[in-house]
Amino acid sequence: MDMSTKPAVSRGDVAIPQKIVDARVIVTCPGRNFVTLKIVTDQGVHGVGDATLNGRELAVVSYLRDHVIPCLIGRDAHRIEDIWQYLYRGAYWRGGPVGMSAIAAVDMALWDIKGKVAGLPVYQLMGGRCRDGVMVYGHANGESIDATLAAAKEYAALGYKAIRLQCAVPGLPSTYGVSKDKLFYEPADADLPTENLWSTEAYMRVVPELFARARAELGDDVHLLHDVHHRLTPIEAARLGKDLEAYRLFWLEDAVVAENQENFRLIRQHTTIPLAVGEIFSSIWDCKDLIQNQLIDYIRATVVHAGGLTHLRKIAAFADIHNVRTGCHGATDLSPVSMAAALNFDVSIPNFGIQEYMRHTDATDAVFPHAYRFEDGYLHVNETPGLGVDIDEDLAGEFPYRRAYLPVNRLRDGTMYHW
Ligand code: CS2
Ligand code: MG
Repeated sequence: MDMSTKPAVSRGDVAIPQKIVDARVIVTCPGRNFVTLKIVTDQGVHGVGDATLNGRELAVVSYLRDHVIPCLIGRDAHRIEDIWQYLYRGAYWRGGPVGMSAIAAVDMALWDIKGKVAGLPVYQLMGGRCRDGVMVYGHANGESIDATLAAAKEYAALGYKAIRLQCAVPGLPSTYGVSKDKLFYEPADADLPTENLWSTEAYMRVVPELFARARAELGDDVHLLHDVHHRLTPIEAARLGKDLEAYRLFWLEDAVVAENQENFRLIRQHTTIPLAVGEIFSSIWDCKDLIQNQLIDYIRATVVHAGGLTHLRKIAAFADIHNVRTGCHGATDLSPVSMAAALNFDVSIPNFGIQEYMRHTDATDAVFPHAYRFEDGYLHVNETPGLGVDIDEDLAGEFPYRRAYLPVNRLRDGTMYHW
């Protein structure tokens, strides 16, 4: 891996541009698909950005190749905010996951370049450290409550301070968050969408039992989290929140769909369980009302799907003045490039809450050599200039794209439901 950097360029009071001379999109599938943008400057500095949108990867590839890259060539890579505004305002059709993932990839790559030119890790450019390490949560899941708790104990033994618990729902053939492979969970597993089955009643019976036992067996010190994956109505979510209050969860995630942000007000009126939402948000406009009305406690918007570091930092600053903390999405469909960017963000903001961490496979780690590391429940960035991550293009070329969809969900009577 070439993590080398050019010395900071300075010529008195004249800024030396880093002219963008090349930008290319690399699609690779070392077990799952990733889309990466690589931007190269005339000074020979390159930066990388993640543009992966699970299940819709090639839409972002086209957005970048056909509509963004032609506008980048010749621009000064140092003008990060201006390029962000150019791409966001310039599209006229603002926002949305495809466009914002593409802008995010450009933004990450430009921060990477700026860090390399400055000889500093990106978090230093963002104000420096606010903390020593980034607390992460791991995913424990199982086919039964016993199996889920056994997995949670393994995570605790690995040093995790926070653990998400997902357990199979009795009577359903498969459940979100529960995989056969206990270390690596990958829902985008099929050439066409798999059809899952859902029962809110069965789910609402098993979850309180899972957390009652978890608190009793895992003790009071570990943080416990749970992801509803948008499947309840507001009043059902309120009831679940009340049922779980005694077990003091760190958060209840995606309790309801959030297209209508007012949904959360009803949950809030009934329960003190901390609420998290936002992994599918594309911009501040998806969470402005939630934050300013203090209807949530954690905002999960993440660097790749919410417009990159430039925009995510604005969301975080807005959240900070409303006492809302961050909890960036960190599933395996976000590449190590996103994780490296998220960690630089996480250490540098005052209102960090927690970072999701699902380990990537060895093949993915080999394609994306990176400088961050896990130790005793925390992820650490190091002093590598830029984001501290790269892509091995030769190795990436050995793993061609494979179409893969996320599942869809139906109720027992066949009604299409939220997955
Ligand atoms: C999730 C994801 O990590 C999470 O909290 O909800 O696993 C999500 O299902 C995937 O990122 C979808 O691509
Ligand atoms: Mg989630």
